[in-house]
Amino acid sequence: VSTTSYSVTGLTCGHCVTAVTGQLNALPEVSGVHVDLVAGGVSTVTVTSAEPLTEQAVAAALDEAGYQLA
Ligand SMILES: [Cu+2]
Repeated sequence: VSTTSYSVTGLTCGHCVTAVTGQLNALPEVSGVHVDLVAGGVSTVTVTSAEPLTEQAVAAALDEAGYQLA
């Protein structure tokens, strides 16, 4: 199991948290997602996964939801 934190921009509210959480949880390796929301700033997204994720996979999932790695 691997846990990694990412800095993510563009989140402003609970809906953003739900969108990011949903997209990341859709990745088959992911077993848990925790978002520390900093509305309008740099939020911290902590992802627990069975295998380490590539930054590309994380960036792609965030992009699907409309957010970006800081
Ligand atoms: Cu929002």
